Amino acid sequence: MLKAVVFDLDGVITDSAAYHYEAWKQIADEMSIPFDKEYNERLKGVSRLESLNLILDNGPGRDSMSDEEKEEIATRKNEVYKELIKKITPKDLLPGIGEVLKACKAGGLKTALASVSKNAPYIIDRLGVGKYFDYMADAAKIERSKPFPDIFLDCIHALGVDPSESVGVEDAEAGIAAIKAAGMKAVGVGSPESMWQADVVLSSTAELSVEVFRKLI
Ligand code: B16
Ligand code: MG
Repeated sequence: MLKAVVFDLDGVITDSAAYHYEAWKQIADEMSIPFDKEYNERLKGVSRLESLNLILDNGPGRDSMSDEEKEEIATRKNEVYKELIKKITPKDLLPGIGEVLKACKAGGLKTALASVSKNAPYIIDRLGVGKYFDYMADAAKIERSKPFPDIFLDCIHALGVDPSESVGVEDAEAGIAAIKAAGMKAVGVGSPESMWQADVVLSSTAELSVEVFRKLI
């Protein structure tokens, strides 16, 4: 029986990816490293430091600077990003998200947020949907980022449910891999090419529903 649904944030609850892109673009331009929306796809669901490594891979390489220098650049990116996400309001929920979160609660399902973003609590607060989550993973305490299952396992352990009773919702290839590695069913939102590991693929968050989740278990 379905007992819990675990949601990713960026690309599922809201489109914070656009702000991540804007902030990284500014940093990449400063370093004269080519960076466009297509390359940005690789950064989705990946940690802040690994995102910088991926950008450096497209330029002088990830071994071209010290950990201290990387830390300084990643912090600068985050300052730019934090300014941008101040603009987020409840209107920035992706289509159907408010409805499906309410329906999960009405249907007696437990819910958690599995975002590797350290800014997730602030964004959830800006969106006004904190009350719909029984648990939010603390990205700072998750050792291995997606595609490892750690963040999804942390969520279902906190909710006290088994992977076989849980569904995860993701928009990134690394995120779907993490859900599957956790032994859960995966709902992918996006193109079938990047969501090939998902148990069901939807083209928009507007198609998410408790019925879609229940059918998987
Ligand atoms: P931060 P998610 C992820 O969020 C983003 O998809 C990814 O692009 C970002 O690098 C990562 O959060 C870390 O974010 O720099 O704010 O800690 O998809 O797991 O909700
Ligand atoms: Mg995401």
